Amino acid sequence: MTQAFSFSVLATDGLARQGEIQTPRGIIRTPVFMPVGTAATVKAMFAEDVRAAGADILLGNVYHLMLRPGAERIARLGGLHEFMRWPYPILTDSGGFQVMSLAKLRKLDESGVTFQSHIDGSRHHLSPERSMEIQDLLGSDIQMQLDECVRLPCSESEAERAMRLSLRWAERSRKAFRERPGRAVFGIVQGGESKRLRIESAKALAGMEFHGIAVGGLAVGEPQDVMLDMLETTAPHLPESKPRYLMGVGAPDDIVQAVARGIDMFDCVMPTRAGRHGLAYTRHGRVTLRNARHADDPRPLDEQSSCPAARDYSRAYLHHLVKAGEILGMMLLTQANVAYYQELMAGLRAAIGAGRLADFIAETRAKWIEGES
Ligand code: PRF
Repeated sequence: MTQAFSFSVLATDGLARQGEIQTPRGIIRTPVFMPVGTAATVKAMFAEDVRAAGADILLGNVYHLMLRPGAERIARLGGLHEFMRWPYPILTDSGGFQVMSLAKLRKLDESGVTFQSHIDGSRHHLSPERSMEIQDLLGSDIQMQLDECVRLPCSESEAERAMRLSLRWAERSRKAFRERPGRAVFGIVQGGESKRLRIESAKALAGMEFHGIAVGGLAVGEPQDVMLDMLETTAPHLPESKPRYLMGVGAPDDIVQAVARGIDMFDCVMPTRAGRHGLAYTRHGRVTLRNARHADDPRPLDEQSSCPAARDYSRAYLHHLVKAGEILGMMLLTQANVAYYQELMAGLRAAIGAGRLADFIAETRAKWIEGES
């Protein structure tokens, strides 16, 4: 029999949870960080190296894949897992957020969103039903409802309009979701900076039959304390028995703070994008490899890392590769950053299990607040 989609909380420390999501493609250890594989690739990394770095699940994007190479083509080629040679779980984002940040001439109405491709200007329509169909064609293990995310700051009436539209789209998405063994669909909380709207959104989604619930519309221009305040307001209204996913977050400090407030899942382009721009994330903090002070430094990024890129190459060599614009520089730094994020999550899971999350957070934050190492 196929493994059903299920979530178990194995330990708690305050509001933080350590657990496991079971899927037919493997176990996802939570709290989890999902590297972003937008265009059917975690940029500059082999899928097997993403796995070796400790990732249990990747994120893919409806918006990019529907435009290029097309969902029907990926389905004919055996689905996204087969296409990109990643046999483990994949979560796909529904497309609305990327349309709003990338596409040209966007028009949103009750039916969905019409837009022009940022690649070739072709016109497309994405409805809640079509987004779910595309995610099914891709073979996604965790599918997301279509939602509307507003940038902050925005007026309460604008946040309310987008939140109510997102709830109507949540119902349509849930209905359009094609039930298959072990596959899941998540709803997305919206509501801007309004506690009233966030609570209403969370309660309404908790009453629909989603397998997990995401918090969207955060990390979109607001200060960190506003984001954390919104999480504190929202989390108590989310079902304890379902995974909670904070979309598009974030920096290491945002992640540890959100875990302490009961969030189980994260994704962000930060480690991969930073790696392509000469920035390393390490246990000692952030390292700007372009900086001349690394030119003669024989030390690796982290002598204790289990990642070869972080452990076996000198800062001097990485500095040279970045300065020379060599592709290998991007590859090594991406690998080191993805591995650091996975080590951070493993550290969080162990700390929750041992009831020492507060100490772990204090130690981690000190590195990030000290600045450059
Ligand atoms: N909605 C969706 N994807 C997202 C977001 C959202 O609000 C965010 C906001 N941080 C990132 N990715 N569908």
